[in-house]
Amino acid sequence: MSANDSLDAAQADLEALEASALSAFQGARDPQAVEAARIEFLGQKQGRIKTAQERLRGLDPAAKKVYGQRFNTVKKTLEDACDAAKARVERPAAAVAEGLDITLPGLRPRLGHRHPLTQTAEELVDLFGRFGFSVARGPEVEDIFHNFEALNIPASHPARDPLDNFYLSNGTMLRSQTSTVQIRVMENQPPPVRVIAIGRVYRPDTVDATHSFMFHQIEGLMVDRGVTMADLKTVLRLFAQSYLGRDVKIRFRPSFFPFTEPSVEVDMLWHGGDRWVEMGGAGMVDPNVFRAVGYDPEEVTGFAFGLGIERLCMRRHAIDDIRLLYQNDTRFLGQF
Ligand code: FA5
Repeated sequence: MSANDSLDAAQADLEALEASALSAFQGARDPQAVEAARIEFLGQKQGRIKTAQERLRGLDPAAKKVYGQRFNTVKKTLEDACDAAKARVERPAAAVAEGLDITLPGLRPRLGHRHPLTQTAEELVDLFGRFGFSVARGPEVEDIFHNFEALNIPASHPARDPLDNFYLSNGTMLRSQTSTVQIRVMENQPPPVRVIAIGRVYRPDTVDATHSFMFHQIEGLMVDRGVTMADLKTVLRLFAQSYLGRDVKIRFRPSFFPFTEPSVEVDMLWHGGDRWVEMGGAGMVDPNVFRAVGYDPEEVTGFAFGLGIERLCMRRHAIDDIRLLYQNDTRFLGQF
């Protein structure tokens, strides 16, 4: 540099340097391009900013001051531009390669929840738990003894008709009622008993708005000294009012089940309803059932009931077609 370098020329070169450096940093698309620009403009040894700095020496003191201030500003601007370019190309390298735009707003995760039938089952377990009932389980593939024989349903009984049951090979079937679990519980423990059982049952019923070939039942069984029909009615009434509302009424209608004597159908009527609706069956455990499991019918008495969980769930949520519960349509399920 000559000692008489002009301030104007030096400044013009500095402006040009700034402009081309900024466009290099801003235009860089990957880390390699940023590094190349860094070396070209800010490199320690031969960077163009270094050359611009050396021009200070050829200026007279007054010009040095003016040029020096401008030089410092430009240097700082370029360093910042270099840092910004580095951050820009390094951050989304992987995403950009896949064509993702990481600046788009995120997708809100869609949270699911339990199926209304599962919610109902859990609430029933909770409610009966407060009445002192624990939960028992039994298999869905059941043997003829537990589904029929021990429940006082002899081979000649119409309930055993092949057209009314899903028989499998080798003496088993898909259970047609949760009453099977009564037997399994009593086989395994002496009285007193206070259990509920919840689960799927299967019947080749014609499917319509209130019937399915697979549905769920809740079974209740209480055995002790001195258990009466009044206890049965009290438990069912308290349950119905807890689950469906204080103003729900229940009615016992005389009926017949081979494993209870006397037997009743349990109907419910709720506020605003125009007719009694059957929710299940119930009764006092038949002495023959006690004998089948080795309990002494002279010693203990008991009640049992079996209610349709779909019917309870549908009543609770004012669902008018049972088939909606099985179609897995999230527009429907999302409402509960
Ligand atoms: C029984 O299944 C007896 N085991 C109930 C029982 C238990 C009586 C203990 C005495 C002692 P039933 O077949 O009526 O009874 O069925 C009971 C309830 O299951 C019905 O009231 C109804 O709510 C429901 N239910 C029956 N069939 C279907 C079906 N195809 N689809 C949906 N729910 C059904």
